Amino acid sequence: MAFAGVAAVFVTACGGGDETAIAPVSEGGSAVVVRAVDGLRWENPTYTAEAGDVRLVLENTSSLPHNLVVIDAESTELPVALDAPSRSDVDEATIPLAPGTYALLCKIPGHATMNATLTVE
Ligand SMILES: [Cu+2]
Repeated sequence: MAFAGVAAVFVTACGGGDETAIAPVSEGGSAVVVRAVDGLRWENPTYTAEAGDVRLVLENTSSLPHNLVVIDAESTELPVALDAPSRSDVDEATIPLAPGTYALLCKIPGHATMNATLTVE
């Protein structure tokens, strides 16, 4: 099901993603699918990826709007912002990530519980 969701991105993505700051997708890079689930949380508390170009996918399976930003170990927000305002919305971008620990956050007010750890190795 995860891969069906990823494949659907190319059909359903609708203009919200501004990819100007994002490197082109390179096939073979690792993908991280982050699902927003009911209860104001991500599906998993932790995610992992291989260093390099990481395809980051936000899938909204809840009834509230969500977005996704990536914060590095220096508390710097990386130049990627995914947006999934409605249930079943999917957004994605590919960003180069060095090994390290990152936070995956939803910045919508009141959604501070949507905070997962992404470990890149
Ligand atoms: Cu949220």
